Amino acid sequence: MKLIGSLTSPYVRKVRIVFSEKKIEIPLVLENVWANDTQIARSNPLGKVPCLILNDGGAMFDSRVIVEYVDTLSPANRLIPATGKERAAVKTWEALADGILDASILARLEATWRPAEQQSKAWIERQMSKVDESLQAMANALGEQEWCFGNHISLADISTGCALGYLLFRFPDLAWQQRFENLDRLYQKLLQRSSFIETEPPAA
Ligand code: GSF
Repeated sequence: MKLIGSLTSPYVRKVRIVFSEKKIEIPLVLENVWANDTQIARSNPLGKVPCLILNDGGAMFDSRVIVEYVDTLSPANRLIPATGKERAAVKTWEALADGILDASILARLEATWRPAEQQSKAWIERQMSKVDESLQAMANALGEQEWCFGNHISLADISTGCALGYLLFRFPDLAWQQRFENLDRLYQKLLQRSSFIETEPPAA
């Protein structure tokens, strides 16, 4: 297997962290999906990373599908509960964290991809208010718990950590660390893990 991705994509980071936590080595093939000559559509018609290339040549996307698959590859360090409400709860954390990414990336693309005269301030504000609401919801749900769900690290914490890290990387002015002390406590704990250290995005 190999993973097509970039060093700055938070969705790719989530997948790499899951591989690392499962103790499975995965080669990363770098692809710039924004370059004019990107080859990504040969593997993923949606033109997005991450994309996992399987040993039989098949392609798997998106990040939520990949992490679910990777968690089944070894019984060690289960990151998603097997069934029921517990499974749905962890996947809802992931949806919330990915939703923060989706909204903040839409806001960033509006500001960086579109010509200035076509940019909508209202659209950016709409997306960033989703980010704000979701951070508050995460802080409320985490409360004084050590982990987002249950009594050990799960995909909920990994997804949350990737979203928080992305906001620090691309939106440092949001200053979520000052506003949500409990999220910062979780984030600092995640940053001690080699899976997070090894996938830190490069300085912008
Ligand atoms: C999102 C992947 C994505 O938007 C997932 O895998 O979870 N729901 C998907 N990837 C971005 C890179 S990034 O912003 O992290 C991407 O490949 N965008 C290229 C494009 O043309 O939208």
